[in-house]
This record gives sequence, C-alpha cells and structure tokens, in this order.
Amino acid sequence: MTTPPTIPPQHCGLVAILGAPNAGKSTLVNALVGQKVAIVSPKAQTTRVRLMGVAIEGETQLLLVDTPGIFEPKRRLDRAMVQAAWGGAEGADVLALVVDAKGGLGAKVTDIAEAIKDRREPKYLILNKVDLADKGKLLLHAEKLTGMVEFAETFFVSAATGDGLPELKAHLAKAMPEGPWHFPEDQVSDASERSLASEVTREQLYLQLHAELPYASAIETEQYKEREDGSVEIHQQILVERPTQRAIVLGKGGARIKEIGARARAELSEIMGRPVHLYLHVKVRPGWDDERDVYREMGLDWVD
Ligand SMILES: Nc1nc2c(ncn2[C@@H]2O[C@H](COP(=O)(O)OP(=O)(O)O)[C@@H](O)[C@H]2O)c(=O)[nH]1
Ligand SMILES: [Mg+2]
Repeated sequence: MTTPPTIPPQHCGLVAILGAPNAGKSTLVNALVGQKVAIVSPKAQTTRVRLMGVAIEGETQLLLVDTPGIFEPKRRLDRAMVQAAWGGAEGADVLALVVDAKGGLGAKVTDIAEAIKDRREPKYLILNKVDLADKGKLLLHAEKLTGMVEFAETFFVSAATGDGLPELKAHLAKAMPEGPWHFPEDQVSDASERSLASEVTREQLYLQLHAELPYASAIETEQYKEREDGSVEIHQQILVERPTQRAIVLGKGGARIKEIGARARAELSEIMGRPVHLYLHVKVRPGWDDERDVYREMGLDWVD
C-alpha cells in the first residue's frame, strides 16, 4: 500500500495594519499583495474605509487589513474613519504598527502605541521609509517604541523600494494559524470593482488638486454596467460642498475634470484588464458629510 502524498496544511489569518495617517500603510499593503489594491497619496487621510488586501506566502493566505489612519477625529467623517480603523483591528492575529521612520514620533504615533500596548494579540513594529530615514533616527524610534510596547518583532522596511519586505512577509506568514484560505487564490482584495473604481477617481482628486478640496469631496457611483463587448461603463458623481469647489474640480474649460477622468480611466483599464468608459460629473451637495447614504456608499458606519 502506498501512502498518499501529504498535502501541507493551509494557514490563513488576519493582520491589522495600524498607524498614523501617511505612515505608508496602503503602500505596504499593495507591496505585500504584489499589486495595487489600495489608493495612495502624499496627503494624509487618503484612506477612508478599511480594505482587505490578500497576499499569499507559500501555504499561507495573509489577509491584510488596511485601515484609515488613527488620529484625533474632529468631523463626523473623521470619527467614522477612526472607528473603521479600530474595527479593522478586531479579530486580528497580528497587530502591525506602521511608523514613518523619517518623521518624528509625535503624539499621533505614541497615542496608538499606548492604545495597543495592553492588547493580547502579538504586535509587530514596522518602521517604514528606511529609504529616507537616517540610521540614528531609526534606532531612536525603535528604542522608544519598544520601550512602550512589547513588540514580538521589529522590522525596518521600505514599502516603496521593497527593502525588508520578503522577511516581513515570511514572519507574518509564520504567525498565522492553521486554517483554510478565506479567498480564492486569484483574489487580491475584498473590495468590489465598483468601489475600487471610486477609489481610483478619488486618488486622482488627491493627486491633482491642492489644498483641502479632496477632503471636502466624495464619490458616488450612479451607474456601473458591463457592456456586451466586455468593457465596463461607469458613471460617477464627485460630490463637493460649495460652488467654488465645483469650479476647481472642473478647471478652465473643463480641463481639470477631463484630466482626472483620463488618468483614472487609464489606471482602471489597466487594473481591471479591460476597457473602461468613465463618465464624471461634479455635484454641489452642501453637507454631504452629514448624510447617511453617502457613508453607506463609502462603506463607513454612521457614527453619532
Ligand atoms: N520614500 C518612501 N515613501 C513612501 C514609503 N511608503 C509610503 N511612502 C509614501 O508616503 C505617502 C503616504 O503613503 P500611504 O501608503 O498613502 O500612507 P497611509 O496613509 O499610511 O496609507 C505616499 O506618498 C507614499 O508614496 C516608503 O517606504 N518610502
Ligand atoms: Mg492609506
């Protein structure tokens, strides 16, 4: 009698990616997944909802929960974002604190460290942006934070260059419990293409517009349909609060919105692997950030 070949057991677990805004959490999730699932911008508070990126390492599926940054919330939208961030840490097998090693260790970072220090989950410290940070500062940050929290592991990485990521990924995989994979092997995130499409447009708002405008805007999908030829037709509304903001989004003779649409469309076609027809409209809706429907569309819970 021959023994059947042994199939190594699958592992699967949840990693909560926490940190201050702009630490590089979304960049890190994209890099570990190996493709873009979360939008990224140099501006703080780009990520509004929690999103799960799916990475694979050998027999292990890593569910990486990218969270909005944790910060002192002021507006209702801020509160909903911070709540979503902490919600992302629920049920995690590892809590990963991502820190921008180039910046200072402000209250933003130490407050989060304080908040996780008594939690029972294993905690990893990830000092990111080593490509920019000087060595002395890196070590000081590491020393200070490991003095505050009992981290199981500390990593020095660059989510942008990939430095240190294979090691981090291997360690995360080892920490995941045995269990069947949660998603099919080719699935890279838990977001629908429809919401990815809104995110990609929102990313262009952040990248192309200055000042506070991106924070004052949201995307609503009016129509999303697959055409018979295999392409996708998407109609989105960009909500802003004031007529002056609408004028900024439109630009001279509509040049700005055209550029936003063109870049978002090109990026989406590439991610989705098929032609995309994207139609954008700008709508003034004062107080959209106090409307329940807009929160639902964004995937955020309403907070009172
Ligand atoms: N040089 C460098 N820039 C990075 C690195 N990781 C992220 N960034 C940049 O930092 C900014 C914020 O990144 P993002 O992932 O949106 O941060 P998040 O708010 O924590 O999700 C973006 O401009 C990124 O391109 C890194 O390792 N090195
Ligand atoms: Mg982010």
